Amino acid sequence: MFVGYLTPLLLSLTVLVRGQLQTGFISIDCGSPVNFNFVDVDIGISYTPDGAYVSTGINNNISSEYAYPNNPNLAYPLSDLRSFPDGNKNCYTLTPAAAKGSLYLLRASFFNASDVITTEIIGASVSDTISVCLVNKGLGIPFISALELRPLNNSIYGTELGSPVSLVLFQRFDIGYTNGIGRCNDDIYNRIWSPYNSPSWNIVSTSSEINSNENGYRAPLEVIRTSAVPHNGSDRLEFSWTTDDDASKFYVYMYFAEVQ
Ligand SMILES: *[C@@H]1O[C@H](CO)[C@@H](O)[C@H](O)[C@H]1NC(C)=O
Ligand SMILES: *[C@@H]1O[C@H](CO)[C@@H](O)[C@H](O)[C@H]1NC(C)=O
Ligand SMILES: *[C@@H]1O[C@H](CO)[C@@H](O)[C@H](O)[C@H]1NC(C)=O
Ligand SMILES: CC(=O)N[C@H]1CO[C@H](CO)[C@@H](O)[C@@H]1O
Repeated sequence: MFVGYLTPLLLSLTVLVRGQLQTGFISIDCGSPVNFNFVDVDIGISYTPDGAYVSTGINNNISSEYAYPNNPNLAYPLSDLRSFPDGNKNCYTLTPAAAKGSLYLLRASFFNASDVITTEIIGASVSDTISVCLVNKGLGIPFISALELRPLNNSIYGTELGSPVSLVLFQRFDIGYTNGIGRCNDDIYNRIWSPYNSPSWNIVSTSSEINSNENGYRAPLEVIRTSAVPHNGSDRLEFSWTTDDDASKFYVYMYFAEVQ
């Protein structure tokens, strides 16, 4: 009797979360064949080819040595890319619904034999279309592996400079989590949270529910369930970083939950 009730309930919850996650998402697998749609089952996000967003450039596959199955952990959209041997500037044009004035997270990924380079920016759109351009700076042929757009709640990531202002991601850490690749299937914005811990901290965590829906930041449960405290309760928790550009300004957004 109970099983009969529970199974349909759990299934419908999964579908609901995935539907929510994808609203307004644009997920582009750059360089993939026409009509090829790929669903990342781990996070329930489907990727489309890039032909509808860009009219220049050529498709390439990465060499099999670095691709699946030789590289089983490679995120699928990174197995191909679009390169731009011609022109100094080549652009993708995205037209999300109601773009003007809306806040977005834009993430571009570049897979090069040794590393995946991911860059991310948060900003409000000033028009109905969003252009993402690759500019040839004389360092080789520009290419791109994946491009993702995620609508954000307009109430978040505000700065004293007002809006529209753009924030480039420096780091996003999941404190107290030490495994994994930083993708949470319960993050409604599909942010990537890099695992982070310090040798002078102890990890504390909970398996209880934590309500993180009280503001627009919507930190995923998986991330706020783990946290860190100093070995010695009288010590501080300290972060430091360096920058190449003395003119940079940093904004730090911290998330706290009482897990014990
Ligand atoms: C890349 O590989 C896919 C699948 O193996 C194939 O369909 C596609 O034509 C290849 N693309 C190029 C540019 O070679
Ligand atoms: C955006 O966040 C605010 C709280 O900061 C919340 O009241 C509102 O419902 C959120 N909007 C959406 C579309 O989630
Ligand atoms: C914790 O730090 C305080 C202040 O630095 C120190 O007095 C105390 O001895 C430390 N406790 C332990 C257990 O190390
Ligand atoms: C083979 C190749 O092009 N490797 C480069 C991939 O990117 C890293 C970091 O950007 C470079 O250091 C490698 O030379």
